[in-house]
Amino acid sequence: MDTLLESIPKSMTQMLNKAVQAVRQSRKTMAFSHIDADGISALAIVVMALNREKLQVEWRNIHQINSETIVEIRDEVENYQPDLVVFSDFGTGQIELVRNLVADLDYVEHAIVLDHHLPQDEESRQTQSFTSDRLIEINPSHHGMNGSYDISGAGVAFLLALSLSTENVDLAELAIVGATGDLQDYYGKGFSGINKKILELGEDAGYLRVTKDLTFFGVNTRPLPYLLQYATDPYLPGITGDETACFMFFEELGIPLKDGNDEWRTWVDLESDEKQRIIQRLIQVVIDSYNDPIVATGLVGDVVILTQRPEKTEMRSAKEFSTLLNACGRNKQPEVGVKVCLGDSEAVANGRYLLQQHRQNLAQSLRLLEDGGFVTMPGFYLVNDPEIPDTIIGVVIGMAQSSRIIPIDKPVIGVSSDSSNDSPLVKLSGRAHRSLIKRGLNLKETFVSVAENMNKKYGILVAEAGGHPMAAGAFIHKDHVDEFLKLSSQHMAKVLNN
Ligand SMILES: [Mn+2]
Repeated sequence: MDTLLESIPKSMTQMLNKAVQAVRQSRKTMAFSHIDADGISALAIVVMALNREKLQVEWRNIHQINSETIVEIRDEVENYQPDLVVFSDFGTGQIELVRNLVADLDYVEHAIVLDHHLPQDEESRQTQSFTSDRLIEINPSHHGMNGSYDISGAGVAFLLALSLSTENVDLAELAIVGATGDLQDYYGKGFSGINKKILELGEDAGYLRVTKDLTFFGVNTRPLPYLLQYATDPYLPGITGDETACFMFFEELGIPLKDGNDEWRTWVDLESDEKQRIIQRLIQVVIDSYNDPIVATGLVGDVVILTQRPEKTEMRSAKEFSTLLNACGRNKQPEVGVKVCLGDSEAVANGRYLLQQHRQNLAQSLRLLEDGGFVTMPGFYLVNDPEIPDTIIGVVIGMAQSSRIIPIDKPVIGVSSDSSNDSPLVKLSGRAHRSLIKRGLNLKETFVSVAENMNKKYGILVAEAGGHPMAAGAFIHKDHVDEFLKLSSQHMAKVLNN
């Protein structure tokens, strides 16, 4: 425990101490957080840590902070009149909005931002975190750490929780669930930086365990055939989505699907020699279909088990837990995910249902892409399919690249022209393989600079962008999507020379 807090840069510890003071002075708190698995986990950590300080917390999930939603946030704050407002997993990119519209309210004595996203511009990235008596911003990128791999939003929230009390060590579970949701474990290749220290702390305290195992979703919960039928990471050509082929797969290997009591067997029920045979066969399937052995290395990796959670449930594995939380957020019910984290059993049943919907949507969307649902443009591949809901477009394009349905030599951009909602804004998501970042590509910078140029040109806000170098996104007014794509295409084709 001590080694974790000791390993944090001193400048960051000072900020954490200020935040601890602000919490101790508070009597009425409000918390806002992002809607993805990391944001949901971060919020649950904040709420639990503050409740344990005997503080009442009113909380909300918000899809992002922008010039529109900050007004809603301000209204909520005006209604509740807290003396402390906490933002987690967002806030840094909109620190001016947070300061001017929330932190300056009379009755708000402190606002705390717990974020890990990169600051908007180069200039503020150089400087220390923004801080005043009222606004305390804690972000690893201000302290020489990398917010993409070293620590997530939930991790930063956990550092505050641990600074408040060492009894909050159990929240290491949620810190790792959040980091897993943000793919900070390199797709099962293991955690590094502060994440690794949080993991070790959780292991020492008896809450977490790491094993080498099949990285597929559902090892704890899915009957064997359905483990493969909904496999999307990687997608298994000829198997994913084909129930008969999934049954055949096990039949050919002579592995029984049910146990002596006629119950479905799951992956965790298998003998180790059975696991070995399945893994070998899967490796063969992947190598035969992808012509790229790298994909096969992703089949087995570090799997994080939450040892205190009931067996054969989604909460037993960091990956399944985080996917369940993401499913809640993507179905516009992030509050269900927060309640799952807070231990509400009714919410668990709701969350499971949302997860099931989510998995079916993903498998179906990937099948569309396998059938050629993307186009090659200068600088990137484009997925623009109204049948793919905008809530999952980012995950779908990420999976399509990790399973090589879409090649990785250029980034992939997904746009959902789903016109079922009446918002004037269209959501755009981008994903880029690590090798492209090494060649100088930065999706976030590209999108932000294109958006800024367009906003300048039109003199009004037509696009807002944010994210990370490898995974970024933008909201664009629907009349300007083509222009945004054209400018991004030119920019990225120049960087990548293709
Ligand atoms: Mn995050």
